[in-house]
Amino acid sequence: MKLLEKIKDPHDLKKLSIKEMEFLAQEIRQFILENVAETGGHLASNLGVVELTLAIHYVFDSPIDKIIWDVGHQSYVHKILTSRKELFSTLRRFGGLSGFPKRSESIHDVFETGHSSTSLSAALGMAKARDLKKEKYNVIAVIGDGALTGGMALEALNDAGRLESNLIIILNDNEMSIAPNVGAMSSYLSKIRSNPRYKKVKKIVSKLLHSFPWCGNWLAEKIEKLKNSFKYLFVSGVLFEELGYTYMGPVDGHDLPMLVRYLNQVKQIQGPTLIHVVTQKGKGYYYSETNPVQYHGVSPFDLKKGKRKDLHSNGLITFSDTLGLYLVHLARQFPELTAITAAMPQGTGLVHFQKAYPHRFFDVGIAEQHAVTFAAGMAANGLKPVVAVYSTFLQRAYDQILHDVCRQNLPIIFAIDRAGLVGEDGDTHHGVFDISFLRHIPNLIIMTPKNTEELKNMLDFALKANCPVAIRYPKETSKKLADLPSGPIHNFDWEVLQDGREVAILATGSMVENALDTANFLNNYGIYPTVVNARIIKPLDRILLDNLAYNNFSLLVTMEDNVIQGGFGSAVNEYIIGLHESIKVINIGISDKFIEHGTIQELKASLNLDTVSLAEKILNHTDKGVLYATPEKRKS
Ligand SMILES: Cc1ncc(C[n+]2csc(CCOP(=O)(O)OP(=O)(O)O)c2C)c(N)n1
Repeated sequence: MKLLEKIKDPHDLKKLSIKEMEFLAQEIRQFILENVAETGGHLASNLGVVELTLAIHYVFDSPIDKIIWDVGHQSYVHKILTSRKELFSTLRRFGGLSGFPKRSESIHDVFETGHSSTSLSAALGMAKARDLKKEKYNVIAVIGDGALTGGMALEALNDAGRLESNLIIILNDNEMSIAPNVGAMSSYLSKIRSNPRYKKVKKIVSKLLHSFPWCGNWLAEKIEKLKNSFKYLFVSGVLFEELGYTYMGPVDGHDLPMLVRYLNQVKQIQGPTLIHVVTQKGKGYYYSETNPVQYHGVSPFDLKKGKRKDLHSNGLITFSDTLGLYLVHLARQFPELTAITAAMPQGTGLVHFQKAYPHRFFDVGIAEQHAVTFAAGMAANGLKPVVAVYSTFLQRAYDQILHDVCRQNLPIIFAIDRAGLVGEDGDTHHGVFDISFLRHIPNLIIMTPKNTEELKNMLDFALKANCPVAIRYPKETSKKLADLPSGPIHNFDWEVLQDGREVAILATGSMVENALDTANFLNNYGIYPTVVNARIIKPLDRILLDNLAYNNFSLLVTMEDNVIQGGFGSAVNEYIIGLHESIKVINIGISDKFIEHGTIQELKASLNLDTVSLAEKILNHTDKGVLYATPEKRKS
């Protein structure tokens, strides 16, 4: 019987010897590889923390001890050990296991994550609550070196060092964010890792611990004491020590006996402790070890050949690649153009720009707020920065956009990637709020292209504009929209794609495809809607809206892949109400709830954003009375 089959929850782990756990680690790696090859998911980060997660669950007592996973993309081993192994074939699938910690899934998931650098604040909050309630248990935050570049993590590090609560921070240092890690903190960690004194001491200690297992804790304690007295000579982790932490490490994160000893030792220490664990991202699989960037997050792939089965790819160039490549082209004409990413050079397509213009490219780490104000500084000093960021992560930088950029009317381009539903990453990652949190900020122009050609036209426009411009676009390109012609942007005008009468569908970005399909469907019912590509969300094309009113349109339907509250539809309502009272407006978009994970098609269907449901909704608002496009669907 395989060891893994015996592990139903973390208590079973405690019955194993360390040697058995080492075998178990290999079984878990194989299990993750086989499953993620089928479902897709975050591979390299999970392969890197197998021994670390085993050691944590071996030493600590979850869920009494609270374990918080920063970002949470590396929580698969934790999920396997906490009764969710059988669900792994459903990972990231609609209705299945989430790719991130979820309180609704398990009592062992004590805090939900998805966005980076939150674990230390949450852990400190939990530790303080524990102290106030006079309870006793450990609170452990596991944070990567990438996540440690985030402002929130640094704020919490600052706070926790002062508060003297018992708090255990496990720094999982694999030298990688998604791309190689950046910044002074990363260089500092690298200095600790490569310090010859550390290596020498590590060798001696490891030898001693292995030869006298009975004296492990005693010895570790002595080492700590010694280190405290001679910390400057010992060098490792002085920065953390100065901030108020007991620093331990660096520890080899794949050496289970060592990890277990260190963690047992950490349990005894009073006050905040930081244990520095060095791991290899992608450990145990040739392709992810040699290319951890590609294997950070994968779609289903061929395990033997390491080849991706790119189910999402439709052979078209993505918006992200278009951005990166077109900026390379524009950079020749505009020497003031610079490009900034917050740790996502590949995902945003800026990697093309990085290669062509390394000195005009800036990866600031997982630091979206800093990225925006850094861009503001550049713009105030005569440059034209493009900040490329995923919609969901831009949520972090609301005040920087408002206070530092728009208030000063600085000419920055926000290239907002992954707008709309993103699919399998789920509720922490859908980019469905940006129109709502940007639309009310003065001076900001907001655009959304229907295809990659239009994105280029918008970038042309934005580079010449003397104000901030946000351009939002989805992860996927639509084959149907790809071939539609796209003219230059003048006067903020919308584009009429299809002329009709009485009903007009005003759609933004990815929803233009839904609008065209719905209009087509409605033709069967004698309704011939006008279809408009509402490519500028702010300012609205008021001339076109007025024209619809003067031409006796009675129903306007807005369609967006943003929440309805405060979105594009709301903007249309605000304009129409009181001005054109004969027109009825219905708003279609994302409903007022957090949307789970699944394919974009599944999610759209679940939100009644599929063609039939959309047509049905419109039919019900026509003066032809209540018509049901699909009686069967209505009954169900
Ligand atoms: C605020 C925010 N920005 C960007 C991301 C995208 N992201 C997910 S994982 C990751 C890298 C994390 O690196 P690290 O913490 O070192 O973990 P590793 O994957 O190396 O184990 C990034 C940038 C995010 N989740 N949250």
